[in-house]
Amino acid sequence: MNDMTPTREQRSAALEGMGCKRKRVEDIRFTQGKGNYVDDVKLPGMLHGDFVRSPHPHARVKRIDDSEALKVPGVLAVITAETLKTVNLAWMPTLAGDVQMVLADGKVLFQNQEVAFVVATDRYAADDGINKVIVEYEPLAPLVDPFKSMDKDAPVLREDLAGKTSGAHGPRKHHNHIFEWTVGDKELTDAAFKKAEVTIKEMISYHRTHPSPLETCQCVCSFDKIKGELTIYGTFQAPHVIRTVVSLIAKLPEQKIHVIAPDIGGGFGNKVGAYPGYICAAVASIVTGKPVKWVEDRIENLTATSFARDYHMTTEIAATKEGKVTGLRVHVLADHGAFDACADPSKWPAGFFNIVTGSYDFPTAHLAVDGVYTNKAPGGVAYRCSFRVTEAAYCIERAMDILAQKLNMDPAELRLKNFIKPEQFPYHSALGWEYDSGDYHTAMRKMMETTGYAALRKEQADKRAAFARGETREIMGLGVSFFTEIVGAGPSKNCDILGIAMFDSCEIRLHPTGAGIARMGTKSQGQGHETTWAQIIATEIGIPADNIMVEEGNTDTAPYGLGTYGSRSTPVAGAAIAMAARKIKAKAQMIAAYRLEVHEDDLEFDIDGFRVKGLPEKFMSMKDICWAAYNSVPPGMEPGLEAVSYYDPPNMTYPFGAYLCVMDIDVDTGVYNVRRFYALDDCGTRINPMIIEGQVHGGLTEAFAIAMGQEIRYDEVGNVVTGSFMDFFMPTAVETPHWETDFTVTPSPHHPIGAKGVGESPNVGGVPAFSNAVNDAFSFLGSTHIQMPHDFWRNWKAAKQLGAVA
Ligand code: PCD
Repeated sequence: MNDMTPTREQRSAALEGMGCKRKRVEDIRFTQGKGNYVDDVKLPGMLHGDFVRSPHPHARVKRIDDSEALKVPGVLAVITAETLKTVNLAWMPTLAGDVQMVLADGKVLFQNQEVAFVVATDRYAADDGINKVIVEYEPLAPLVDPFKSMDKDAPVLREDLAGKTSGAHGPRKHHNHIFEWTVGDKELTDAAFKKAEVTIKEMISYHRTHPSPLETCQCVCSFDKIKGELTIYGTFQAPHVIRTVVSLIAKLPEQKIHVIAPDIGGGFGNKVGAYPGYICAAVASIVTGKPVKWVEDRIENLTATSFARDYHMTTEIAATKEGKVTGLRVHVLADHGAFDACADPSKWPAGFFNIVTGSYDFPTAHLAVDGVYTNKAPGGVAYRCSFRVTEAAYCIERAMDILAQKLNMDPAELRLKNFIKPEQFPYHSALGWEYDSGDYHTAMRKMMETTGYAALRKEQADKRAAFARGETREIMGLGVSFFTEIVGAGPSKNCDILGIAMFDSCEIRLHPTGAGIARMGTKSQGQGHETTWAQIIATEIGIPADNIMVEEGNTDTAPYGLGTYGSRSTPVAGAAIAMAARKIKAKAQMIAAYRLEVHEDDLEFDIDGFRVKGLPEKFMSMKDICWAAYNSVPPGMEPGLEAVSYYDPPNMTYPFGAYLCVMDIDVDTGVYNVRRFYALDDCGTRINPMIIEGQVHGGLTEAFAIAMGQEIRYDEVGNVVTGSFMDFFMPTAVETPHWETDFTVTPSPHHPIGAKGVGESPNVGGVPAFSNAVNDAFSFLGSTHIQMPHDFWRNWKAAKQLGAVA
């Protein structure tokens, strides 16, 4: 040892392992415009497909005439449901156990539904062709309001389901009913309400919105007739599942399908499901023998692929006078649009909405969800939330505020009083979950101290008094939100997609020079997996993160995994990565023992290699072990250093957080100003604090968008009126508030590195924080609940209705 010998700190820092704010390696290409997205894929002879879409929300399709379209120079084919029927693909199964038209078959059920697919030599010719396809419609009465969907005289939307009294999730009560899902103890809950000293009841709506990633959904399908192989480049959050689904529905052998998800420009749940565009491009490629590209435009993305939310939640809480909650009762009317194409694990028709008891110790609860059809686009995706968790968090967090208002208690105090206590973990919730770990009181108190919560309440009281005296026209709201997420779907005992258990995977292969490649079943869409996954491996096996190349998204090379959504990558694939690394480490230890001529048990792992216990100078670095793995392994051992792990998590992980939004609203204009936003997140062990911060910033920005304006709205005859970024609120840096982030660390007890997911948390916690701030601002004028989104106009309207504006 001499002055040049690196210290333990230096050796550890050189790895850039877990806990390091390692710079995102993918940004080298992204910031230089060198990403490779689906639209960058250009294959020789590639054709372009585009859709004829329905202007009507509900109509019979009487006739499709493509003769003029086929005369347009460059147009090669027009595919309709009739064409698809010849290959049995006019309809496709949905993830939720329903079926969905690929192209209009006799009827259209929502505006902009796909009617015909025009294939041409370029996009312009395809568009010209679309304008020449003549479709004769017979308009039918549209059904827009979900509350009217089960009226006696409601129009029959799904004629294909005529006479079917039950669906994938049990009995149907009406021709527009999809399922009823109930959880919890009804009798006990009803009894709690009978005995209750205080109750609240409110219909809380979470409006329809859309994930709207900057890159829309797209694919290039290329069928090789000679080899009988189909290659699909696509914006897929779950490439392996797409391969299996294509194999099953197109009856192609799975090994002859190559699915490649290149760089993805944001997913947010929009890119989990399968869309008509994928099927049509594949069929078009098989028919023409040429590669076919399909790229959605913005209007198509917003109006036809995968909406989110649209939950109408009648919420009741029973409590004592002192504010101890004794029961929760929720009924959800879920508007699923024309087909039930929700992207949830198969057994969960309302996703994980039964996390609706939130962070509170409810002795009993009961939940019923009714799913209904309307003339709207299908979808129901988890837009930055783990399958309906954001709806659940919004529901309970709004309801707790309403209860606090009724009890005349501070909303933060009411929460502290009802939190699940640290010693109650693992905690069994009344609606069936087992929360792995949590320390809610510490997080909440840290939030209150850091923000100066008590002083802010005092300021609010002063402002209200000044408002009453006519000295100001500004009102102030404090939006408290405390959420518990449930991420990491999931344990095979209760989570599957079309029968495939929701495990995830990692394969690590180390090369002789102490470098390697790692592949996972997940797929980054911007989250930074290439950076963070290497960090886990670096800490686990002592090879610098820079020496590990991470590759995802190619089904030919990556081990089978269920993909990236529901913040499942860290809880599931993250665990698989650690487990695969540990297998490598175990073999490395045997090699080191052989080379150092000691027994394996005499070795201890020390940052970047193995050391003989008690003989610190006898050390073999992981780099040297890699070399040895390829030339001098112990007799009888196979050479090489690689491992695969398929990880089936024993439980979900339950990240949580305490948020506060401080907002001022001018009653005369409805204009709000988010003065301060504080977000404390606890995601257990933190892999990359910088990436976590970025995730929180992004998620909060989306929460801000949703709560304050973003909405897919239909008029009363079924037209989408927010179908472009002119009307659909997409905040830029100009509108976006400043974010203050903070954290506590409560590791997951069952995850190999103690990590929980974080990507979705800020959306789940953020939406109620904004909405509670608006509602808190108006509450002293006598309102209990104002529906989202809280744009300027609605704020002004609320002020007017409450008598604050003449
Ligand atoms: N992390 C760390 N640590 C911890 C956790 C986590 O570091 N503890 C990090 C990781 O590694 C990554 C991230 O962070 O990188 C995230 O993670 P997570 O939470 O696990 O998640 P993931 O699975 O990976 O992802 C997913 C998510 C989601 S779900 C969403 S929506 C969104 C988020 O993610 N998306 C996106 N974020 C994001 N970002 C971006 N950039 N982009 C995008 O797209 Mo869904 O369900 O799908 O709706």
